[in-house]
Amino acid sequence: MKPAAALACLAGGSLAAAATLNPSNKLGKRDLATSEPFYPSPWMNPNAEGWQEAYAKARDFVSQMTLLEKVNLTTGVGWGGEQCVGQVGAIPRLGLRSLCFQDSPLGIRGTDYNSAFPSGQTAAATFDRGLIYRRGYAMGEEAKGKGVNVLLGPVAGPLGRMPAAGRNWEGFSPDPVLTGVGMFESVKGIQDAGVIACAKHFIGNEQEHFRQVGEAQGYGFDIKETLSSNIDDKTMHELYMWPFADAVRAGVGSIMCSYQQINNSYGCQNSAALNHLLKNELGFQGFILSDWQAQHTGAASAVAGLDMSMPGDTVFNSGESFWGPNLTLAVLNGTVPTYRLDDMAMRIMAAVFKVGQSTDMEPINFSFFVQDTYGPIHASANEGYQQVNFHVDVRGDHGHLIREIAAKGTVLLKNTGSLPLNKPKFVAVIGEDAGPNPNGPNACSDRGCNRGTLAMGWGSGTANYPYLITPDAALQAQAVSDGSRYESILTNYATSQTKALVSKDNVTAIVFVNADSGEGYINVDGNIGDRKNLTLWKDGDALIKNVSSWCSNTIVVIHSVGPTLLTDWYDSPNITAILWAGLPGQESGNAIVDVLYGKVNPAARSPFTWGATRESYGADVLYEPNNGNDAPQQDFTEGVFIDYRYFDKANTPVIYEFGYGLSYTTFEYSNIRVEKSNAGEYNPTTGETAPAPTFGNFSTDLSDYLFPSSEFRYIYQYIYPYLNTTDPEDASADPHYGQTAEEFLPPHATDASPQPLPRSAGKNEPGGNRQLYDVMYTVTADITNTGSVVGEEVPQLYVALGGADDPVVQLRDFARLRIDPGQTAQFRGTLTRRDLSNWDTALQDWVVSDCEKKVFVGRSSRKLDLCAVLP
Ligand SMILES: *[C@@H]1O[C@H](CO)[C@@H](O)[C@H](O)[C@H]1NC(C)=O
Ligand SMILES: *[C@@H]1O[C@H](CO)[C@@H](O)[C@H](O)[C@H]1NC(C)=O
Ligand SMILES: *[C@@H]1O[C@H](CO)[C@@H](O)[C@H](O)[C@H]1NC(C)=O
Ligand SMILES: *[C@@H]1O[C@H](CO)[C@@H](O)[C@H](O)[C@H]1NC(C)=O
Ligand SMILES: *[C@@H]1O[C@H](CO)[C@@H](O)[C@H](O)[C@H]1NC(C)=O
Ligand SMILES: *[C@@H]1O[C@H](CO)[C@@H](O)[C@H](O)[C@H]1NC(C)=O
Ligand SMILES: *[C@@H]1O[C@H](CO)[C@@H](O)[C@H](O)[C@H]1NC(C)=O
Ligand SMILES: *[C@@H]1O[C@H](CO)[C@@H](O)[C@H](O)[C@H]1NC(C)=O
Ligand SMILES: *[C@@H]1O[C@H](CO)[C@@H](O)[C@H](O)[C@H]1NC(C)=O
Ligand SMILES: CC(=O)N[C@H]1CO[C@H](CO)[C@@H](O)[C@@H]1O
Repeated sequence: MKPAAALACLAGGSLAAAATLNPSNKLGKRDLATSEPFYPSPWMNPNAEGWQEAYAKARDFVSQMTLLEKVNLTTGVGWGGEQCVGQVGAIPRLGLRSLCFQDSPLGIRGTDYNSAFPSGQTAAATFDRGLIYRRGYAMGEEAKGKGVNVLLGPVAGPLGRMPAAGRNWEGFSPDPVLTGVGMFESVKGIQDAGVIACAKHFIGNEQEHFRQVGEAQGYGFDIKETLSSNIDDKTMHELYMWPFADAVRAGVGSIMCSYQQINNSYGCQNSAALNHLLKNELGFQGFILSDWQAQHTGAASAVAGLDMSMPGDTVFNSGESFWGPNLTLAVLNGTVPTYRLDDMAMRIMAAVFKVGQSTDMEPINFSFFVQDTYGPIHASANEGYQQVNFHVDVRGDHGHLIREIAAKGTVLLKNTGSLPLNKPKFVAVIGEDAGPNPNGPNACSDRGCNRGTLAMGWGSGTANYPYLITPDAALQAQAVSDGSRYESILTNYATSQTKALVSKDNVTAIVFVNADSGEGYINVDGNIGDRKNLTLWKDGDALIKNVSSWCSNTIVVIHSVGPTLLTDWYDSPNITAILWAGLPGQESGNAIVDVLYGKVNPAARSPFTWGATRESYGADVLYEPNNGNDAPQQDFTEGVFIDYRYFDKANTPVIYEFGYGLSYTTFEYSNIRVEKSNAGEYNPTTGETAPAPTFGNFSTDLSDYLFPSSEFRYIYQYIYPYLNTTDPEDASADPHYGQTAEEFLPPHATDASPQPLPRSAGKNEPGGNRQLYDVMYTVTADITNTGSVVGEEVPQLYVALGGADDPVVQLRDFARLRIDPGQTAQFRGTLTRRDLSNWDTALQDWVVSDCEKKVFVGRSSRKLDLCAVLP
């Protein structure tokens, strides 16, 4: 380590330490992080790679649109106004039906005859790019089959800063590279199927507590503003933005901004985050939509980069909108520049065309708000009674894929020889988590309860099960066909019966346990989204300890939303195997049978660290407001050091490390080779954009913007683009109406002149300067299957960047290789310029430091078999 050089490589930029609380439990104003304004909002680049054709089609379409039609396209019609979880106004004159936005990142939410896929986190555990792509494609096909235009996933925010955070399972992993691969492949898959993907939630959306004021107040927390995630620039680039860059590079059509604040500026009006980071630096060409009720202003959010208001009303069913009539007025009175509205419409239509959709769209054939076949099409207004659900079966043969992902995403954490099972004499299955929810798999709305086997978390990130194969059902079927004896006890609390059963001779006891979490609007057993602890639910740890004290062949299967504390029991000699089966989706039981019986040789890797204690993770959920009634402050003072980077830095022992997972065969690593490519020097991007274009004309006569005619059928609480009256103040109904752009907006907010391109941006390439993705080195290694069965292995390429403020190692590439016994396969990983760079906050660009860099190829973040110094 060369301290002087190392320091020179690192351009400061970390936040000051968290302010200490004063006696009134309120942070002084001077301590609060702030966000620098960035205006004007970048407009689309007609030459952006992968977007040219879409841009041309969008230009033709948008050029024909009236101002009212453009506003209609940008504003949701209100919660429950139409069938989908979100819809924007239609453009009947040009033959465009209302675009449908629908959850979730693991399937289509709130409908039927759809599949329930494994969670993103379980997909990440496969470390298999192809499977993640196929999952995305299959979900895209299902969305398309229901008439969904935009599927609200995948998720890279939360990234997983804190293991207890409620929605980590919807995303992939706290490692930005693994999540980046998850984002890239999911976006490609969903969009190749003809549906717009939505990367969410941008950015810093790392916990559920305090994400929304109303929600927090409902839980008795008296706050006036939402949580602020205070993130320094280096951490933003090297950690949280990284996977979003991959989504943008994959051509993602939409990005959802987040509920919480970033540096005390709301996620959906933070110009530094939306205008600068996303549109300027990453060159994002699609549209930014608000999370549901995450918009807080009209003109201010428009010029800060928001392109679409969801679900359109200020709060659900208020009948009022920050946009709709207010946006019509704001453009007419010059507060929001015309090019900004045009750019919103362009971005939305370009995304539509980019994924191959046309204005000739098939109908939406389900309703999120009505489960019956017939019901109101405008559910909130209870109007338009008709057939709303056509119960179209969109599952195809996705069940096979779901089973494959779930099995290939199951991590074998421990195996002292009891697995794989081979016609065991007597199988005893213990635990509620092996069985069904007695009220049915979809008993709780949005899976807001934890009964029976756990196969997804709760909240909007869910789908209804078409069926749920329980571990009990699948294991019994296997046992019966093997001629095994089989008994199951599907509760954690039949202690005497359990003891009697597992104490018998020749028992293979399989204990199923779980830990659940979800989205903040549902409280399950005192967990308001975020987990209140990292232990197993329903005395799962006690159950495991009990069973293993009575049975010397105890196998543990964990279904969970992230790590749990295994500390008390994992090393018991009676616990002969431990598996993490994640959140497997509808084929849960079949998948665990495949792994336990060796039909699938496990190769999954843990996408997070299993620490010994909760404290050993460092950063944790903020459960109590820390700033009086003002916005709770969460300083990301640990910087890039989350999950394994934190454990490695603190040199803390772990139970199972990131990237860890076993197989039924064994592998040897040898022969690391590093080849330098001729990538050439880095050229920062220079030059400027074209001036902002506008498309079409409009009149400034307010009477042209009134509701069309007396026979217009006004739907209660529906958001329209029209004005009620030609008196703008009355039409707006905003008590503050009349502030001019100059009084109201930050400097440059309406500037349409050419703007300089940032050096780290691509000239025409979404995702950043093209040269950031140049391959600088190729690393190869030989992997030999030294066991007796065919298996898959996940060699992982880590790098040590060498600076004083760099993680000990960071994952950069990986592959999942199938290798026959006795055979050797070559692992080939690449290191791009971005992989070897740090974010230089002064230069505002990526820089490869001159510190010595090492590469490692190994089987986990702590089993780094091979090492080389980069030439
Ligand atoms: C937040 O504040 C930090 C510290 O001043 C700064 O480095 C970072 O760029 C800011 N981020 C945003 C999005 O404003
Ligand atoms: C706006 O959308 C609504 C339906 O959502 C439609 O009834 C209306 O005609 C649209 N207005 C314009 C100007 O296209
Ligand atoms: C369901 O929607 C899809 C996609 O919009 C369409 O192809 C199909 O015809 C619809 N089916 C019914 C029964 O409406
Ligand atoms: C316009 O926005 C304001 C809040 O900024 C809101 O109070 C008002 O109801 C909105 N007007 C309409 C017509 O929705
Ligand atoms: C223009 O309209 C917007 C939206 O209703 C309003 O907030 C703003 O105060 C208006 N400005 C002027 C100068 O009328
Ligand atoms: C942790 O939370 C779960 C779910 O609420 C609960 O079942 C369990 O008892 C809690 N564990 C401890 C040690 O309190
Ligand atoms: C574990 O065993 C003890 C002692 O028999 C009993 O009191 C306790 O309820 C059991 N707990 C579980 C979850 O099995
Ligand atoms: C292991 O199981 C046997 C029963 O088969 C029991 O006697 C022994 O105490 C157990 N050991 C531990 C460490 O729990
Ligand atoms: C506009 O008119 C509709 C229908 O009369 C009414 O329900 C709504 O409250 C009006 N909105 C405003 C902002 O006045
Ligand atoms: C097949 C097998 O493991 N059989 C054993 C069952 O348990 C009895 C009593 O412990 C043993 O004697 C058998 O060998």
